[in-house]
Amino acid sequence: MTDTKRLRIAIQKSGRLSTDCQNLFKQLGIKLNLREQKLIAHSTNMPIDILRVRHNDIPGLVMDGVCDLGIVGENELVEMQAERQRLSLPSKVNKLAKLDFGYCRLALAWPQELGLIDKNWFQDKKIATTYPAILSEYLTRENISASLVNLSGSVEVAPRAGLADAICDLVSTGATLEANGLMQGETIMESYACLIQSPTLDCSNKSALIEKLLPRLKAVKQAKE
Ligand code: PRT
Repeated sequence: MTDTKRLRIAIQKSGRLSTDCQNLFKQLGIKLNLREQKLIAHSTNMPIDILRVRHNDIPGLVMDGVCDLGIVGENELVEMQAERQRLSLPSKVNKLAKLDFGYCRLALAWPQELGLIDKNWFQDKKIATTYPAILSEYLTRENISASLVNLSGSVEVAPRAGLADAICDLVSTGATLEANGLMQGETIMESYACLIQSPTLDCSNKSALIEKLLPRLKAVKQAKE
């Protein structure tokens, strides 16, 4: 049985943000038993439950009020907001804090053999991406008419596989682009992990707990600066 009085926080189960999330909870003094492969981890010293899910499920869980808080990459949040607006689903969240991990940039890239190119090259080209809404918004703003190829992974192999002329993907070190013979172009969006809150949260005990945690979060961030 889940206790609705406990604060529910959604985090990525396993992936790039999971270890940083777990470290953050430690720094905030939230004791957790995360050993088992369970969906829910209960805090042993605070009325907090951690839901461990796929990264792209986190925005929806918070927007629908299934979870009170979530930690998610801004790239995923913005993309999911656009997708849910299109489907007339709840898409609002309160952004409580930008965190100091999960940094990456969403950038255009193309085969190195083309050398330097300008934006006009993208006219009528095919661009593979996992972030069609963010990319479409950019292309409209830049008056570029290109077609999108939606891929949920391995975007970097699309030009070599003949699926697209170019890509728009997340980059951190640039090693993946380099290994796939791609040249990095304009950054469309920079992203960090962020802490989001459901706009439907209406429990005073939960709000009081969040109010207690936020100054701790600020102190943790300041200590690292
Ligand atoms: O596994 P799950 O279903 O939970 O989700 P996921 O597959 O989206 O997870 P994951 O762990 O890959 O990414 C989660 C979030 O981490 C992303 O949405 C970003 O907010 C953030 N993040 C930070 C990154 C990167 N850095 C990153 N480099 N996400 C993905 N990458 C990938 C990128 O797609 C490319 O394949 O890493 C490769 C590039 O890395 P470099 O270092 O070679 O440039």
